Amino acid sequence: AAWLRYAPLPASVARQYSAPSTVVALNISEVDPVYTAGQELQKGIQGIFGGKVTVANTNISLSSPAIIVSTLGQYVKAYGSETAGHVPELTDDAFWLDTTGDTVQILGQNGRAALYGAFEYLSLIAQGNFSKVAYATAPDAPIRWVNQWDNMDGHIERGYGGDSIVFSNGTIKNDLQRVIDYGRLLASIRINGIIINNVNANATLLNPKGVDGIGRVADALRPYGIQVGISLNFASPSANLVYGNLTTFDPLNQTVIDWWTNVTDTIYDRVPDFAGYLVKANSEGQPGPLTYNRTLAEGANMFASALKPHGGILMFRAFVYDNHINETNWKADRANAAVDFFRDLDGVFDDNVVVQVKYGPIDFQVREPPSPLFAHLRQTGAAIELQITQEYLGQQCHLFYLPPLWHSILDFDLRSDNKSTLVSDVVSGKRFNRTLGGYAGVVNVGVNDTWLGSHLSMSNLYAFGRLAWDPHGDSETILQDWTRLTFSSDPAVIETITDLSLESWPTYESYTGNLGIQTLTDILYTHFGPNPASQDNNGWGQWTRADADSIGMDRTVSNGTGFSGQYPPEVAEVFEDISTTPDNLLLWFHHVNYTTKLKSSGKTVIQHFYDAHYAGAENAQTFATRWERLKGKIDDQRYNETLFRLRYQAGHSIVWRDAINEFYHNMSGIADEAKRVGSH
Ligand code: GCW
Repeated sequence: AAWLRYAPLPASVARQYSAPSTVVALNISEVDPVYTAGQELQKGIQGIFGGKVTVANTNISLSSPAIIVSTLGQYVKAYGSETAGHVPELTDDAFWLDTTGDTVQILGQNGRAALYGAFEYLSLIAQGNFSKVAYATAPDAPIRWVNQWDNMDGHIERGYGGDSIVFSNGTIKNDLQRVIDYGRLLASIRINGIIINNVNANATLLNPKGVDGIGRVADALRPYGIQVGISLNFASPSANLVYGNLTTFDPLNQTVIDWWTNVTDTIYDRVPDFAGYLVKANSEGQPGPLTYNRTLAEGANMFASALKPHGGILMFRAFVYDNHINETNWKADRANAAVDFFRDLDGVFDDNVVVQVKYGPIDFQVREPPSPLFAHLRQTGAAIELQITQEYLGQQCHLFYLPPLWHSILDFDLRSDNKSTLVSDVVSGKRFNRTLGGYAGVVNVGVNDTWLGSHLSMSNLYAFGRLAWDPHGDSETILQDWTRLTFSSDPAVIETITDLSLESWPTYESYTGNLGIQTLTDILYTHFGPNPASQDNNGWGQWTRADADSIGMDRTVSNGTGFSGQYPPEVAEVFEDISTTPDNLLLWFHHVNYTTKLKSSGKTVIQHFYDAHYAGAENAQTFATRWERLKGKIDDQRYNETLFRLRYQAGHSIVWRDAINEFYHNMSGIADEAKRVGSH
């Protein structure tokens, strides 16, 4: 149930509110999310206050206290337009919530918006917040999707909460109850789309059995207002599928175009509200249009035209790079790839194409500057790809509350044309007047009871939905709402979870890779645990260029890879110059001696490494003991399971500390002033 527990409020709090015992849900069918909203309100109020709640699905007279949930259109039909005179204009997916009168009014611009409003009301009362409110709220961006990297055999790539809830044995499961439960969670955070399979996609999902399975998933999620989409393998036409086997997948070949049109029409026959496709092409060995010397845009547009008549969207990933680059070339830089590949394509994508961009230029690292591609998609819809699953960030075995990291990207001002250009305003479409854009969160929930593998990591999923709706949302406020809903309003619980969560990013960064050197985790296999040596001497391009004297990537225009020049001039200037580059990105942009002094502290780079790793690990040691304060304040199971994880983290942070410090001590031969490193 995660944050949707509807746990009873303490009697002293519950007493302060008399919740209506009648719900009127003006749904048009049982798959209408308004129907779901009625059921949810009933369950929620009964759970929170006890007592019995009835749901009526037709308009009754509104003389007695009730909760009415409806689309604005159905409401006006039932009660007349004069009863809605006070409701402001509602844009797509927006809702109106009014608790000031005897009747609580929840009116959505559409069905899913009414459901969002019902969840909002339930969230308020479940937290014991009975203030009288009347407001409309609208999403910042139209695309608020989650991605699952589920393989058809049931395994999830970079999933840490067990196997897939959607797939097993090469096909879609018969029992989709967990999918329904997931849909409920997602609807409550206003997610409106899901890509159900891995971007490293298996073409057999397009077989008739697969298409019917997609249809069943879509049927399961429709009552939650969530549209289903899939990832595609670009070479599907030449795979061994029943739709005829072509010998080519050239996007300009007419038989290929017809093939995709046919597949797309077949899917829409079964799923009329199908969301669209997500495509990873020419990336990490995946096939793509470059095989045929076609541009990435020609590849994307082929799908976009097949989707267009049905209203579908093509999400095209910007994660295109060569993973066989040569480190002996000082100017080679994987970070340059996205802009190099996409800059000249701006303006040639069809209008239902959205380019999906990872937040940073490399790959979900503990600290990255924002992808400069956000400044170059001026005539193309853009979505930011965030990761809820903690691939490089401790894989749910280390506490990492992500919203502050996300804010460091979303709030970044790229200064295009010397004007305010927040990343959040690019993806919302506001900055460059795009109609499509938004958020894609790689979640990777699995069959584990905790969904993600650990209880506390669910704050990240909750916050992802909140920030996709309102990217200005405050990390701490969101966390505390989540904590009250998930655990309790006990001040010790709120305080402890807040403190640990807000310390989690700086702590993890300190004992893994700091000063912008990237996470320093193993990048060749597991992406877990320390392995600074794995960064260099391979084609992946997540290099540190560490040698006996110096470290860091010179990404300047003057002497390095030129990456800093991919930003608009005002930003490029800051990163080009070592004296204005913030310390936390120093080694991202510059190659320096270990003895170079930091601006903030005056310490040398190497001494900062040593000290930060000790300080980070030391703080991680405190997490478990601080958590122990909550014994008896939350249920034993969640208390113990979380304690287990925090104790693991305490130990693993020491492994991290020593592995990194010894590695750079060996490499540099520079002694630790505090004589800790090298003394083992
Ligand atoms: O970082 C890499 C991951 C891959 C992933 C890829 C991507 C799904 O290690 O597992 O593949 O990113 O985002 O496409």
